Amino acid sequence: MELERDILLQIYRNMCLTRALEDRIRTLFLQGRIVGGVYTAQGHEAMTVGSAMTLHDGDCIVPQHRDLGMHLVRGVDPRAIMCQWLARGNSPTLGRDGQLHIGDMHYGVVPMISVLGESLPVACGVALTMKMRKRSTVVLASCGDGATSTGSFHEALNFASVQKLPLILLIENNAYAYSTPNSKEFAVQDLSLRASGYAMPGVSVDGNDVLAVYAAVHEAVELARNEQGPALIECKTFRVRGHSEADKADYVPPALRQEWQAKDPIQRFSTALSQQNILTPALQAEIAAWVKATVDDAVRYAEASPAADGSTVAEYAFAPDGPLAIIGEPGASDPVYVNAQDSRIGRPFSVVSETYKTAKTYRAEEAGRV
Ligand SMILES: Cc1ncc(C[n+]2csc(CCOP(=O)(O)OP(=O)(O)O)c2C)c(N)n1
Ligand SMILES: [Mg+2]
Repeated sequence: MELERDILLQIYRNMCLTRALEDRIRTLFLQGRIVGGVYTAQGHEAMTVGSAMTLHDGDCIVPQHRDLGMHLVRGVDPRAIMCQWLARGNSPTLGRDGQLHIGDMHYGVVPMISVLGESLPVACGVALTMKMRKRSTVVLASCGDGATSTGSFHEALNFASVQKLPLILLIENNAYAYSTPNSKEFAVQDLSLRASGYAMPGVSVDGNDVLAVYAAVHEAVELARNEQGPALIECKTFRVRGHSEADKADYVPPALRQEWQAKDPIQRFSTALSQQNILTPALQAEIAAWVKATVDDAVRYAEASPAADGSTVAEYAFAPDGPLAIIGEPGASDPVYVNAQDSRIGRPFSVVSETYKTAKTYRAEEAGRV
């Protein structure tokens, strides 16, 4: 499929930004400035960016722990991401968590559930709401190869197919679930075969080829948008780093890791774009400078932000007083899915607003900042 130059470069920029933010997060972790686990996704950028780039206004993602690229494409601010990792008091979780356990419905990002597989029934719920409201919008949910062995994965596929939900489920098969290799996880050759048991289309693609990911997800998204129901897409890739930065992953054969490192998705894409003269050396340098400036700005902003206030730790452990959930408020111009207004922070926890910011809008704003 032919993509416009502008889209190709947006994809490239987002892949580079994802990699660079994670590299910086890793450095901060090694310097002892990030506490807790650091889960990165070097090599996943084609899947996370390529898939999310197919979405439109009003669509939602239901990402997992290695999906930073999806958050960035949807328009989540790198500053917020960095505040989260550095546990600042103004982070999306107000310093209570330091990972990608975040969501922001203004950008159509449903907060992830850390228990593997459990986000998928939630993704079905969001897709069902869209269908009932005749929105022509879709949900892109992701999970790892490990999560496909959970009951919730199968229940979600079954429910989505029976209800013909506008749901695209992306399996990020990176060959390992922590230290367990695919061969000890399941007996099928391709995880996309799971789709046939639920009578939905399933396809496996090269997860390191961003254009292959984009094309497969785009096709599924357009079918789902046109009431053709869900699809399952397996992206085959490799986790080139450990499960977390605390994991040396010495259970991975070095030759296998090297083989996959040579298929680096960003390198592959930049070579292809250069060959087509879309990415010139000057443009590449400009993008690298923008990426560095964006990451530097995010770190500076986070470091200048207040630390989490320990005295407030018990807040939000219990529901606040007052109305908790207003579902589909009658007369509202746009349905509010959850509106838990908390007077202490003076804003709702999570509101589905009428207009999600799109990557396009966000990047246009960003451009003004560069
Ligand atoms: C039900 C459940 N079991 C175990 C864990 C701990 N855990 C978090 S991520 C992970 C590995 C998941 O593997 P996979 O789904 O392949 O995703 P990957 O980390 O490879 O991207 C494990 C075991 C969990 N969060 N939930
Ligand atoms: Mg995995």
